[in-house]
Amino acid sequence: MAEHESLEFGKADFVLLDNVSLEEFMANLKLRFEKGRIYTYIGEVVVSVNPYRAMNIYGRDTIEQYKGRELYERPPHLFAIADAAYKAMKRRNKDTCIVISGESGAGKTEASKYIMQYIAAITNPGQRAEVERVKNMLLKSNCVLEAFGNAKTNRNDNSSRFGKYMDINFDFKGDPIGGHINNYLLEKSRVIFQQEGERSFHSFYQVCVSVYVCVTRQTDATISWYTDQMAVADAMKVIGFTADELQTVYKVLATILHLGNLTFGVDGDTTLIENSKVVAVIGDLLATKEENVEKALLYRTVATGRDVIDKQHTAQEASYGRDALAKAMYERMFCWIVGRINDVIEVKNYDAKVHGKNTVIGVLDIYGFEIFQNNSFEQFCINYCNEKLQQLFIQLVLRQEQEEYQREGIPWKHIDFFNNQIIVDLVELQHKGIFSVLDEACMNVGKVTDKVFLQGLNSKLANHAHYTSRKLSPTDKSLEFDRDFRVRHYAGNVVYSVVDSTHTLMWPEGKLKITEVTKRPLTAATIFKNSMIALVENLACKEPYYVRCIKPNDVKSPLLFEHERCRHQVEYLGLLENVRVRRAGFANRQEYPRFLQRYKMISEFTWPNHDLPSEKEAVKKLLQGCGFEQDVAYGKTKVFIRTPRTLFCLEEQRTEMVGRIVLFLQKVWRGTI
Ligand code: AD9
Ligand code: MG
Repeated sequence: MAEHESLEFGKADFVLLDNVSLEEFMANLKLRFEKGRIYTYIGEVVVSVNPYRAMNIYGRDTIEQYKGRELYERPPHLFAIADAAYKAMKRRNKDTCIVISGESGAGKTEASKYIMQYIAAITNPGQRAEVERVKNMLLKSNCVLEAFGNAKTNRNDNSSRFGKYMDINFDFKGDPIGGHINNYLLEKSRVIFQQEGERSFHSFYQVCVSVYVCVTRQTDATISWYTDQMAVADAMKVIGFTADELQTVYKVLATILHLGNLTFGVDGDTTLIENSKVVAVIGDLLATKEENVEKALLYRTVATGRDVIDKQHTAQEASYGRDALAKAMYERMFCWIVGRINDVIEVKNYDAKVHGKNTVIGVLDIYGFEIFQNNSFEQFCINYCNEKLQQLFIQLVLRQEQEEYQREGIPWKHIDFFNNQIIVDLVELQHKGIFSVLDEACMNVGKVTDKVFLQGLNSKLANHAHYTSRKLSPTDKSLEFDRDFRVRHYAGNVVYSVVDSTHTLMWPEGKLKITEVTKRPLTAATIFKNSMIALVENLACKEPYYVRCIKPNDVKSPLLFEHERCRHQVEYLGLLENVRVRRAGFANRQEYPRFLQRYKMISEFTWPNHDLPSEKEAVKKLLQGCGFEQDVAYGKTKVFIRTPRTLFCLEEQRTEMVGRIVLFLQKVWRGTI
């Protein structure tokens, strides 16, 4: 018996549970975690539990074990799912994607890196130099993006503070020839503010360990910023950043740190910068005159009638401006870095007419659902993004599957699940959703305060089952009047504070897109919403593979399986429903003509031709003849196969027959028959 089929380690696939109950599911998950088996399947979905320790399961030898194998031939592993996505892409010319989800600290980013490493390891057997170059760039880009886009939070020491979707392009041989990264909303407020126990982006600590106030406030001897810095600089050089460009990056980081040290005071009617030496340094770093820096920080340009005048900021306004500048600089630098990486990794010199279609595997690793002490606009976006991904999972795994059985007339007892579309609507619905109300408020900045924004939400959403505020629930002391609202997300309740929501910072900086209809720039909220809708559309047209990550405890312990914590995740991820649908359902389905075309040679009833009234009848006869009758069902247009093993047997028989036919034809050709 294969190791993964031994009961000592529990069931390798939740579909094999004796009874599909939450208790049995949890018992199996716990047993496997305790035995060091961190991966378990639900059909083709991988459930992963963060081991919080180094596992010896990602080496070259393990890669070899998974290469080209079928899912059920080896113990559950990320590599198997990566291989399945790769095979589908290569054999069937399909664009595929691997969607990794789970809350903050559950192991998404680590999983995405192992998947990329696996794909890099199994491709380019011919060692083509250009392909090696591309692979190297793709792998190195992770290190750079993590340095600038990740930070220590209270949930995860290396938390992704941006969303990342990476397409890897393959040529007709199945070798990587390029890629593209889409990044989503960086949590730039981290540049100026971190909650207790958290840090700013790694990059700041990497460039300078002890000089600046905001850095020295926190020390952690366990992380060697210096070696990290060397690795990042090396990766950037490999990717093609020039020495000048690296210098510029360091200068921007230094400027932002210096901006953080600026303080403003007043002298009579005049606002002034208290530490003018810092201004001189910033001027130097930005290669501009000190006066320009001062003016930019202390004045704003306003139009009054026909005149344009410089109006002095109050000290408060000046510090808002300073923070906005720091955030904008960091965000733009981050986007510029992503853009530079994209320039280097984009597919070049590929002519589809000559080489055939170039296919894609997309890997999505996005910030996980999170609840902080204080949750603001950025947490709202992050959690909305997770709602969208859960909705995609529901659409593709729970709903479409059931709808197809019904459509095909396969007997089916509907399996209920919580559909979070109601929460997605709460956020994004036109004219009614939270983003809409926020947009309206942003259109009237100056007139609409945070308080008025909250009133707007209260009046539009008073009856929504997933929304509340203190005004709507007066006895709920966990909510502050005029400040908080609470959303009941699929993964838990989160209280958001509206303070600063309508502040001008809501506007995206930089080149503003003016929409035709409103003649106003799109707000950060709308841009994010649109990017999420586009992302989901893009994923939905690819063949999806899922990794569902679970965080076993909140203390990063390799030993602790906190039952309640895990149960909650299993429930909100809809894993039990996933097992039920999968168990009652079929692993594979094919339209009759396609199935017949592929397997007709294994049956005397269908090879070389059949005289049955329809292709459906022919397929029936073929499968009866092979003894698979128990494992299949016949729909209107498709045959459904319950277990992958059956398909595997069919494939084996086909390979054998094809071999025999070839031999036969060779003999005919040589005239020996
Ligand atoms: V967030 O939404 O970006 O905050 P992730 O990405 O889900 O989160 P991440 O992959 O960063 O979590 O994992 C958190 C930490 O768990 C890592 O830094 C590792 O220390 C640890 N981890 C996760 N997966 C593994 C693993 N397969 N093996 C060993 C792991 N350690
Ligand atoms: Mg991450």
